[in-house]
Amino acid sequence: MSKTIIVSNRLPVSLRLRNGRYDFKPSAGGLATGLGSIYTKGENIWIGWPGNVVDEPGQRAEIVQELQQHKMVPVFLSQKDVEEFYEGFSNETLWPAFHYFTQYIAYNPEHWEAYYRVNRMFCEAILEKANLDDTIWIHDYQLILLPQMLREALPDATIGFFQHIPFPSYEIIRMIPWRKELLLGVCGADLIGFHTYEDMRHFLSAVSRITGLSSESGYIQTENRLINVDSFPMGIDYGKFEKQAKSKKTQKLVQEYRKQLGDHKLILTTDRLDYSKGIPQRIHAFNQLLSEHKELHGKVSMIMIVVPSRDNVQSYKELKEEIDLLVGRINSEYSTLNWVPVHYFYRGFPIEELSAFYSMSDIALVTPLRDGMNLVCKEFVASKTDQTGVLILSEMAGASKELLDAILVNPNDKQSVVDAIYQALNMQTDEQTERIKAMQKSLRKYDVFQWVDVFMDRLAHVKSKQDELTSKIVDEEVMGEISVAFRAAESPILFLDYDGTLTGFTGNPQDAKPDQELQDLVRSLTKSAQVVLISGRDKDTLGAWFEGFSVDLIAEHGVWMKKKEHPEEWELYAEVDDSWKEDIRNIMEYYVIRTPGALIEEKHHSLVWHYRKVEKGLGDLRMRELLSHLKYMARGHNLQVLEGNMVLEIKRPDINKGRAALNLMKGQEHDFILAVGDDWTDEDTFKALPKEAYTIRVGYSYTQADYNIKSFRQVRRLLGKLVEQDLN
Ligand code: GDG
Repeated sequence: MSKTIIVSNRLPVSLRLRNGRYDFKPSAGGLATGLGSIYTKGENIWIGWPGNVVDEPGQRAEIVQELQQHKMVPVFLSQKDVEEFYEGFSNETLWPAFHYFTQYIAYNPEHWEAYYRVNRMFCEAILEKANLDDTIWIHDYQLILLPQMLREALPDATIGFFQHIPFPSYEIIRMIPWRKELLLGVCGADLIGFHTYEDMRHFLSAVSRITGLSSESGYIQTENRLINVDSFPMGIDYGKFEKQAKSKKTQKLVQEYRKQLGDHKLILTTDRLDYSKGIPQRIHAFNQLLSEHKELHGKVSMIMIVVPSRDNVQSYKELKEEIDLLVGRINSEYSTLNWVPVHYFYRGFPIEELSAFYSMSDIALVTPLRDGMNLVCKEFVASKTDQTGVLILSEMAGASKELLDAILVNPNDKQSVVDAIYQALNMQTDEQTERIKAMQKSLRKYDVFQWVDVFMDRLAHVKSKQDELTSKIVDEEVMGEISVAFRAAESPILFLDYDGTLTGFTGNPQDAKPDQELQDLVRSLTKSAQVVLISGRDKDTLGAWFEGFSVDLIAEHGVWMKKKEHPEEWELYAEVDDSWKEDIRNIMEYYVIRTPGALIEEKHHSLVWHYRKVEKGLGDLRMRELLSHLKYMARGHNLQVLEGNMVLEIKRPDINKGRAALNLMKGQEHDFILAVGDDWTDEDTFKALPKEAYTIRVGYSYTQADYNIKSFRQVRRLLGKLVEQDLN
């Protein structure tokens, strides 16, 4: 039976050494609770680092045993691993880069090596437990290389990856020297999830620019797999926070705290110590509020919880000192005997107390400069069981895409934060309730359990989609079957597209002329079959490249045909009406002038706008603009606009490869038909041919063809097999 393995850098547990023995405390964090619905079931397990450096073998064995009872498997990290992989590459390279703090990025090759090494250690730990058909869900930026490492060892495993922190723009990713390895590493997964659409968009763009893998509608196409990239905004355990807020214990704490603090308004902030959280900026904004609004003195306080984190790293140490200084300054300036502006706690609180802070605060001020999602703001909303309170939320947190009823602010715009606090302090109860209710409704529905279910469902869906396509891949067996049928046939015919099918793509279309291997292959094929080269290419190029070959040629998607019996004679499929060309050419010219690298190719019956050499992204943008422009014009002229591989072609609709193929076969009898093509102009051929024909589409995409084949190299291998030649 297949099982599910959850993998994250940290196990959801903390270990404490007491009197020479470890004691275990399961984590009550949101992720641990959400994933609890998975790893606690059946044979499923969670693999990760328990959080302590344990070198002594006896202690390790003890930990392994203890964790086994909690369905967890530890990966032990040495002190060096922790320093170089965790604190180093993860937290000093990826963390600042992914949160747009480029000034803090460290480029340290030793840290990169450690990152690779530890990802490999995780891979080995997983392989000890995993079966070939298991589902593996990997979490977060510390383990980006792991999906591909696993893929190589378990080609059929179902692998999901979720990144909890933001994914930045290509402009940032390109700064990291190991960017390509990182992106190819994560592409070992079948499903890659982010919190927001923006993150996924950035990821897809980086993948396309850095690795060259193309994508469409959230699906990346590799040679042998489709990878889905999607957005899965993570929720909280809503019920738990609601219940906690209503509990007697929390209510009692609320009463106690309120008594001690007096009845003035409370603004709550709670974060881990991190420069991405915008803590100093927030204190500055509060300071400005107090200086602009003297009437608020003695009437409003900020409760600021900062949970210690990474404070042995220099930049975090400095941040802590800055916060200490700013809090000291504001309190010394404004405090009175019965009012303190900022109640500052540099420690974490147990959940009952945190819940009491959420419940009793009038405002939550959540203003990170960047945050993947941010769960604190969601927990605050869930804890407002009396449905009053105001959430002020940074636009830079993933949660802002969902919580539109918060007051959204740009945390870099100090005045907007000041104004938001002022607005929140003066918001009528009715409006507060309306906003909180709306947010609660959504958070209740999209909770962490639903998040887990949706991710797992999607992963299964991607896998079944892949299986559908895999079942059509031309493998050794199918190659064998086709070869046998070919050899048994008396009059076989082959329809072969050229670019992308018999040869790869080149920057300049004229550079793709047949190499020696291809020439030899086509010559051999012509000895035992009727070979038809059926291409979108112009007749002169095709004619010149295959001069002296005993082949039939169909050029320009079927406009021209030349039979091998009459090598001098190109036949025209239909009368040429060129009158439309001038108008269309003028439009295309306009897009060439605006787009360095673009060019126009003129064929007898069509005009083609090429953008293979245009800057990535700009080419797509211009192509879309041109497409909508041309579509409008095309209607008037009764023309057809076709999107090809880095080209846009406009032509008469009655001309296509399918019709041309049938036309060529008129009056002929064939007991074996094979058609191979790589783009959707070849789909016309696949559709038109009789159903006994073998039809094959190059690449891993949806097709009317019977089969998919990985690449033009594989096409050559297949054709080689037909004539008993071994091509690799
Ligand atoms: C990542 C991403 C993304 C805070 N103070 C106390 C306390 N907390 C708990 C909160 C909350 C958690 O810590 C913080 O959650 P965040 O979402 O803000 O951030 P991370 O978990 O560090 O990090 C983030 C998240 O992953 C999930 O994908 O949202 O963007 O950076 O749950 O309750 N808990 C207790 N006492 C405290 O004083 N007990």
